[in-house]
Amino acid sequence: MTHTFPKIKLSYFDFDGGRGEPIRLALAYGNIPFEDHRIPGSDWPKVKDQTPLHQLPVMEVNGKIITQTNTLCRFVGKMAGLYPADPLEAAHADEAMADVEDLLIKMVPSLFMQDPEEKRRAREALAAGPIPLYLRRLGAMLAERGGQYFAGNRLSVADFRVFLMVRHLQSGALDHIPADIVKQTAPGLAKHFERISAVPQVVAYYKKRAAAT
Ligand SMILES: N[C@@H](CCC(=O)N[C@@H](CS)C(=O)NCC(=O)O)C(=O)O
Repeated sequence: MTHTFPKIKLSYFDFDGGRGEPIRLALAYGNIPFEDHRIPGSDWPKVKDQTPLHQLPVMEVNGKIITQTNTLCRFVGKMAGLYPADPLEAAHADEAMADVEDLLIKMVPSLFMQDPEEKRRAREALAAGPIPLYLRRLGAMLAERGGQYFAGNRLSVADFRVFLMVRHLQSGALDHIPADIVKQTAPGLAKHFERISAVPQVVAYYKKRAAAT
């Protein structure tokens, strides 16, 4: 089967994480050609005002701009065969992606705190409140939907968004947030992380990224 895809340019920061990453991963999974425009942090102040909301990711599709991560995840997910056609299953995927976005919004301020004491307090509050709250909800959703995937008992872009959030939480990069918080709070999500890590296209994508960097 041959597909005609639109011309896509995805602009995001120059690291393999954050809001841009599930979109990149879904594009790679679907073998959808795209320009992977990575903006170095040092260039951001110069280009920020040229983006519609002064934020990334931004996608140019046939020369016209679309913003908002979950919108872009759905758009790419539909092209990549990673988004359910069934309305209820689509709501399941959407709910998981919205939860990840909500939790990210709560976590972001602590990523930029300079004062170590302020950062410690913020991180401890996150580890005691919002992080377990959202992890438990995501874990319960996963269990209710069959335990393997977030929507329709098959891989979707929602699995990529949760996988990348869990990867961040487990990375040890977040001081004062125990790296085993996922395992302790929602073991099903930790297993889901392993499942998605082993998807052949995901393995191939990160092998390619490792070779490129
Ligand atoms: N609602 C937007 C949020 C986008 C957003 O906050 N992007 C961050 C990076 S992940 C950003 O551009 N930060 C740089 C800045 O605000 O200057 C979305 O879902 O895409």
